[in-house]
Amino acid sequence: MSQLDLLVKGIGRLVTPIGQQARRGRDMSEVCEITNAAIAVHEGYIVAIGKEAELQQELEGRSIHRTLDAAGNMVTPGLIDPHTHLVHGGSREHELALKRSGVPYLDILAQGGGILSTVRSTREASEEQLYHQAKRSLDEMLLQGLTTIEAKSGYGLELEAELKQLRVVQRLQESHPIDLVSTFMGAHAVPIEYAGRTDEFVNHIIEKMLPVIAAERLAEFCDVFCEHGVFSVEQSRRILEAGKRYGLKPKIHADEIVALGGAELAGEIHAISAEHLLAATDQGLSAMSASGVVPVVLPGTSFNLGLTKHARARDMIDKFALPVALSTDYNPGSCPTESIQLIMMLASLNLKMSPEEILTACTLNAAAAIGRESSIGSIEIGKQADLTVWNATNLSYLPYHFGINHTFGVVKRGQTVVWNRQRVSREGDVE
Ligand code: IZC
Ligand code: ZN
Repeated sequence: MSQLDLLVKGIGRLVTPIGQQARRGRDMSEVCEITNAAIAVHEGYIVAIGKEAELQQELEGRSIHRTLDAAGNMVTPGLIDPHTHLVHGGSREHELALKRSGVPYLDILAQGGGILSTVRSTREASEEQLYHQAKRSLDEMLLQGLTTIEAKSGYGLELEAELKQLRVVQRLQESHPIDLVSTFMGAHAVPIEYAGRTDEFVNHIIEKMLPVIAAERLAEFCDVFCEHGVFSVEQSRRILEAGKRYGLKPKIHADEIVALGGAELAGEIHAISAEHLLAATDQGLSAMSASGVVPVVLPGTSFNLGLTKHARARDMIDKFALPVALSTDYNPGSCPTESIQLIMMLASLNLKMSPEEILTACTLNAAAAIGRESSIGSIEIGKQADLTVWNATNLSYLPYHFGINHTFGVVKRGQTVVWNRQRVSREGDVE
């Protein structure tokens, strides 16, 4: 009888969305629940799932290398964050008073602060400094129950500094238990050396940056901040179409503050995802629905910017049958938090999403927003064994009891990387 690497048993409740595709609209609330469950893992993949008593019978005679006891707690797929600005220099607490006095986000940027302040700190920072700062955030994310995240460049805005950020993402992918997927976002803002010459900067991105990023295989996606005063719909289309020619799949920060038509563009160019969408029109949302674009909504950002307006997640789900994904948007400006659990609470409070919809949005649909839905995002045979073990017995408890970390353990590709709320370096060792 063949050997098995791991049996996770004692799972009071296993909760997961099902499928190898994003779940759209009302299907988002259909999750599979198994009480008193167990999961068998071999070589990093899930090989059997079921009621513990039945699975034990099924596996009788097979030697099991290691057993993990979830002690009656809930287990879900490892969480996935499909939108972060992980790698950056410095922080922006010096803008807090300005922000709190009511100066809008885009005005701070127009005055040379905001993103441009982080561009200065990122250009000045060494690759080593960026690596260590980003690693600290990733460690925090892992303790929150995240097992895969997307990370964007966009604080270099010149080739060498963009490459420096992307190399940090690559090094973290090689060294950290969290899997990272990489996005080139050279079109995050117009750097001061191109002030008033946005079209020229767009040409520079297309002609000088994209070819190198693609040749060095440092990114899988290309993203643009399509926003009033930043990049227009036409400029965004040019960059994203050029990215596609280099094999980079398009993502777009769309209609966050002003309804420019970014959602319509996402539909037109078949973007894999469109982000924010607070101001997106019905027309934009139906264009996205028709092309299967994943809306990534970021309720931490509207919360932290003190907005009363939020993304229309209920309409996205109920009217447009879209597959909503959630994310932290972790960045030093509009959303300085690594806490996906805070985002889950805000999705409940401000977006009126149900606990089941929130789980789907943080797992399978988040996987679809980064093109990983066939390998992660659900607990199913054949998928990677990425699991989050909760200090909770049911899904509703997570957005209900807010402001603390409910993660008890994390299994990544069949390895225990967090247990008893602490990092585990090698099997059994608490770091
Ligand atoms: O650093 O402000 N919205 N980009 C677009 C951001 C927020 C990140 C930042
Ligand atoms: Zn963003």
